[in-house]
Amino acid sequence: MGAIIGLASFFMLTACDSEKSDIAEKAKEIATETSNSVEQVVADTSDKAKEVAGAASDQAKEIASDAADKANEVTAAVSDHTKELVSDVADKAEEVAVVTSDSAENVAAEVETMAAAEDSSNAAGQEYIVKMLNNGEDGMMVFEPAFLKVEKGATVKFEATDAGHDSVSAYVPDGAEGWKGDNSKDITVTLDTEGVYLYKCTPHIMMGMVGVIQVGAVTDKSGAEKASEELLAKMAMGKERLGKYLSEVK
Ligand SMILES: [Cu+2]
Repeated sequence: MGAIIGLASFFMLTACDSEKSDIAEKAKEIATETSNSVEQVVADTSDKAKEVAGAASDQAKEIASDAADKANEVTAAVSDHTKELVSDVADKAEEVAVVTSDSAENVAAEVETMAAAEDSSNAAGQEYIVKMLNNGEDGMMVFEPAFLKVEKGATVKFEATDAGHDSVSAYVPDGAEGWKGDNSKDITVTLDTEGVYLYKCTPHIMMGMVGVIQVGAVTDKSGAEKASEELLAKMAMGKERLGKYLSEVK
């Protein structure tokens, strides 16, 4: 605008007086028009600029909003994932706790079972087997083993390995019960009283088919020794067996 006013001043200075006024008017007119036009352009430009700025601002707001949404979304996703992880870890921990608890219970139950088995084995005692044989280490018609040392409460099974024999008690400690097995049949006896037991095979006592069982600790075997005399009286052979078996009582 300064250039336009300068141009108008130039015309005013160089023209003659009559023309001077006309030219000056014209110049003023041009200057005013030009000035208006420039103002219009400036105004338009300003509007446009405002519009652009507004649009840019809207765009920026939108971008910011999108970014905020995205950030929220990511935060939520991470949070969900974290929650899931925490939940998984909790589940796993619970599982481990249950397994550990089960395992501990199993061990406890096993220990209890073992303890019970031990108790019952103590109560029932061990089982021993005495075979009834036509021929054995000590000769014909024998119990094997003919001398047996067992703990109190043990059971002894007389097994009819060969037919034609039986097991019948001949002497038992005071307070103990005797037994009488059938011919060619097994018989199992439980020995709950400490002491010395003598037994025989009814059909073969004459041939020295006798046996001795020691239950627990024996301090006095005089009763058994006295009873053995009656048995020896019935024997025609194998008398040395009974003395030998009784000598093993210690
Ligand atoms: Cu016999």
